[in-house]
Amino acid sequence: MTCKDDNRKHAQRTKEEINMRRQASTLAIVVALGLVLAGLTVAASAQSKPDLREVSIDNFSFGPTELTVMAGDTVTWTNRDDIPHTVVSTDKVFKSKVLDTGEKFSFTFTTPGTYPYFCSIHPKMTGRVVVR
Ligand SMILES: [Cu+2]
Repeated sequence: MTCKDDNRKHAQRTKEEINMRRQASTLAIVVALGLVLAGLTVAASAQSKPDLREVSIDNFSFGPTELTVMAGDTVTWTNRDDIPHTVVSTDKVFKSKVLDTGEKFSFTFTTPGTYPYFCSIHPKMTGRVVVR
């Protein structure tokens, strides 16, 4: 074995090492991207819980009757009944127009407290939002 051969072998090995390192760093990038994507997916699914802030109006009642949300949350009422209803705050904090079937009303609660409300057309229909 000559010195020349040794050098060539050495050069080859170094090339392989570089290639392996490149593959390893590519793999690291792929793994990192995967983690970022997984993190984004988790964050997105944590944010998308609109069902918790929705009140359904059906069969002359608000459901759920009491809804607890965090300050800053927006509550959306949807009239799923086949007759019109309204959503009116007892303390005049919010007031919807008359909601026909399928219509929605939204209100953003910024201050913690208890917010009772009723339907002005059918005052026996009541509910409340608790803001924490
Ligand atoms: Cu009503």
